[in-house]
Amino acid sequence: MPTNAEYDAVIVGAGFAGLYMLHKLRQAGRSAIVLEAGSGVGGTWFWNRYPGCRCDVESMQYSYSFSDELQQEWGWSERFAAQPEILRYAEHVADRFDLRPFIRLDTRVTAARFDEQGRRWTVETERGDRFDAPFCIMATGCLSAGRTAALPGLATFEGETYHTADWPAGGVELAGKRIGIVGTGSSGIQAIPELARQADQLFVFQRTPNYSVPARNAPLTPDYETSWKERYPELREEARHSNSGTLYDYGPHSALAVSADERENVYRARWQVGGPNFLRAFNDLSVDQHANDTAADFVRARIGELVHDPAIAAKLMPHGYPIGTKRICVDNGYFETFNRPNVTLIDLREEALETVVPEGIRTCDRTIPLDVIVFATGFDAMTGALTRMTVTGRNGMRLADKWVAGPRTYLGLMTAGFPNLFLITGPGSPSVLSNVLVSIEQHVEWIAECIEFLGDTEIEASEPAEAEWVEHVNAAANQTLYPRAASWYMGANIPGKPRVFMPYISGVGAYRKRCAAVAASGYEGFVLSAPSGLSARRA
Ligand code: NA7
Repeated sequence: MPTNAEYDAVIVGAGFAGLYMLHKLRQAGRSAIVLEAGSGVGGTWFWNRYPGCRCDVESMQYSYSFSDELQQEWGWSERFAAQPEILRYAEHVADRFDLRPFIRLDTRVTAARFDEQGRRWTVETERGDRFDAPFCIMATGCLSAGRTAALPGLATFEGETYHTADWPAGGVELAGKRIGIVGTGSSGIQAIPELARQADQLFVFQRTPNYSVPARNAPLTPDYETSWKERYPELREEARHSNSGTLYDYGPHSALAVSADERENVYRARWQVGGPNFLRAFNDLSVDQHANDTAADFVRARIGELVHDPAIAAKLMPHGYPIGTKRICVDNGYFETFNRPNVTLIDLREEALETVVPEGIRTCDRTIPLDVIVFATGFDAMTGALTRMTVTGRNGMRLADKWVAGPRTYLGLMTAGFPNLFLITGPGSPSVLSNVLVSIEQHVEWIAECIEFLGDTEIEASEPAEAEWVEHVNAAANQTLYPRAASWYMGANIPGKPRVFMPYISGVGAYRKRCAAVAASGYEGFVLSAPSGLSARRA
């Protein structure tokens, strides 16, 4: 594959976004190349191979809808698919649509620079190869730049260390080992029951307890699968216009409009069914603190029942932030794991972590000997994958500098000063607050249509439209309880990262409408400029 060939687009990332973008452009007769850091396709599902990794959107909904043949022929085995099955699906898609010849694996992109004269993007890789094209499309994912907590003394540790988002493909031999895991977000909560089964001793280092609901995962029954496949066209369409891109059972009432008994029954029924549908029990859980308290109290009461030792249960109960304002966790026996004799919870708020030492972790009370430390410490979400590369737009402007006070985009699709650079599920779009497959398809289709419209014309977000959009994204978030939590949605998990609510919260349906209207208007809010010699259009 030549590195200096002419392409219409360079796509960074071969996860679900990059795969579909490539397919869509190829269908339109365009040439494109995908550059992927991993040695395989699948993005987040390639890297996150930790034991217990599983999707929290139901399998029948967490899949592409663009090909009816694909959605009819693919069969999922479980209600919530595990990572290996989702990875097999991504690989199947790459094969089925003959995408592999256009994907360069083991190719980490380090920089992308816009050449104003040539009106092209040059994308540079770790090995110094360069690819250039008029369009650069970042399909780099929202949760792909992992972060390992900078614990003091970590370099002295003599055992093994792993991050959940960079788990060795061949697995890790954990049997009989003393394992410490740092982090109790979605990844930690999924990994902990599995690690506990394999380890001799498991020590869970918890800084902030999380709300988690049971998945009640189960094999998919043929009847259930058929019920979806028969109605896929209409159900997918409904999802595209829904709030989160996933079809949930939305309770029509306020949590405060029903009696305490009725509310309890509603919560119990949903808890029994399992999955994030729990949070859709009432229509005001994300906007009204008192309503939210009722759901949070319910979950705390369940933790009290599931965990036998009341002192441990108390440590596991989240307080101080509304349920759902950090991403809700969905587990398979998480709280019950703390009843096992080989599992110890270390509450870092009471027993501070002092330092890592060669033989383990030292807290203010004791030294805990460990063979393995697992970091389930999350990601530099939404912006990290983009700002870790050197992305340079007009006048030498660096994306990381432009976004120093928080990401600024128009519609989450483009950022002013970076012509012809598209972001798939970028900050300012519903992205992580949605079924990301639905958001990916919408962005890919919008971008492909835009590229067809443009011809040789260049497109760039206008400053005023971007400013207005950023304000709108913030205003929408401020009408909810979300900003009350120190979450990765807010950038709060990264020291020094500005506290800005990054995703767009008003729902994929409303957002899709807005994007479609912008395209229909001839790309209102974007500046379109024809090649030199022709007059520019300002939309
Ligand atoms: P999260 O949700 O960001 O969770 C990270 C966890 O790591 C969280 O419990 C953090 O505690 C903890 N953490 C981070 N740094 C430290 C230090 N220094 N010491 C102790 N504990 C620490 O990441 P996940 O990978 O679980 O999930 C991310 C998303 O991926 C998830 O929401 C799904 O959408 C998929 P904290 O809460 O900051 O006190």
